[in-house]
Amino acid sequence: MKKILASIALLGAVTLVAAGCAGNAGGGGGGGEGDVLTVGFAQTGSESGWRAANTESMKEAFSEENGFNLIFNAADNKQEAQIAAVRSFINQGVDAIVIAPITVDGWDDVLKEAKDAGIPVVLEDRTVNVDDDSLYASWVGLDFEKEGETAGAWAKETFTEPTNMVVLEGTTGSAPALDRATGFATGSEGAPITTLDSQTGDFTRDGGKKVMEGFLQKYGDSINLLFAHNDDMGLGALDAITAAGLTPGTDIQIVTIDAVRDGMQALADGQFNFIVECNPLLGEKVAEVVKKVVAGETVEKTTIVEDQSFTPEQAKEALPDRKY
Ligand code: GZL
Repeated sequence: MKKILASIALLGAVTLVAAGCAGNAGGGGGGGEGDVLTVGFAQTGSESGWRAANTESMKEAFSEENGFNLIFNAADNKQEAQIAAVRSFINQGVDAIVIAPITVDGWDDVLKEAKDAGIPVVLEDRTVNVDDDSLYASWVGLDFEKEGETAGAWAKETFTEPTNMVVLEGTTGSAPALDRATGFATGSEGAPITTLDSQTGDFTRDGGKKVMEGFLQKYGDSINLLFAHNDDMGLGALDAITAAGLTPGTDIQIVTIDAVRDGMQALADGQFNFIVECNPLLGEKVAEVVKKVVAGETVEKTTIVEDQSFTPEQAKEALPDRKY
């Protein structure tokens, strides 16, 4: 992108103003073929195995050899830090901004600032609730509600007798936490499942362990089922369950979402009972969309990447070839 600006500058300032590139290092100028695109990526943080795989996929796709100069920021799961990172990308005049928005609300102002600066925004992984969806060019993500529904349908099929469930929710206000809860309720509708408690473990192993310890102190062995919004909180809960002298996968059946390697291993070992995948390998698709958007081509507003689900047997078969 910088190369294009240099050549336009040779044609005189009037071109710069006409191209709307005046005053920034590349926002909105539209990258020509073969130009290096400077992209700011505001990642949520490093809260889970899923996040690590997603970050790796994004860094691989937004590499120098693929024509990118990536400015990466991980916001430690704090939205205010993530918004500050986006503002910094705007001030640097990047060619495009990618965001994995920690929570759905609170994005209107900073996305408007990006739009006013002529810098396109692409969402990856999670999405946002905004009044005007022209504030982002495209979202490459997953169908979180369907993931929850698949988990709920498994629970309905598995539990035909009265069942007590506890839930480890994802990050409060995040699209996956909101939509997985909605989907699970739909998928399990009519099942004899009572939710004893539901609290956030913030998608982390430590959060899952701590909240499960509290559930076990309160409800003890009356818990039959744990629904964890991601593998990592389920993995953290395993420690609490075994410390309480109970057997995970038997005394307490566990259904989770993600299908990262450690979760799949717990499933293959019988500590988990069912996992719904949430594919983190979005980088290639996001990079393709960013290039098209900067070049001024039309793109799909939403791209949903397919997921699958696994039983213990299927996990044993899939593990050797798992990419994450
Ligand atoms: C889902 C992603 C969630 C994962 C968690 O797409 O946003 O965040 O399910 C991760 O593991 O922390």
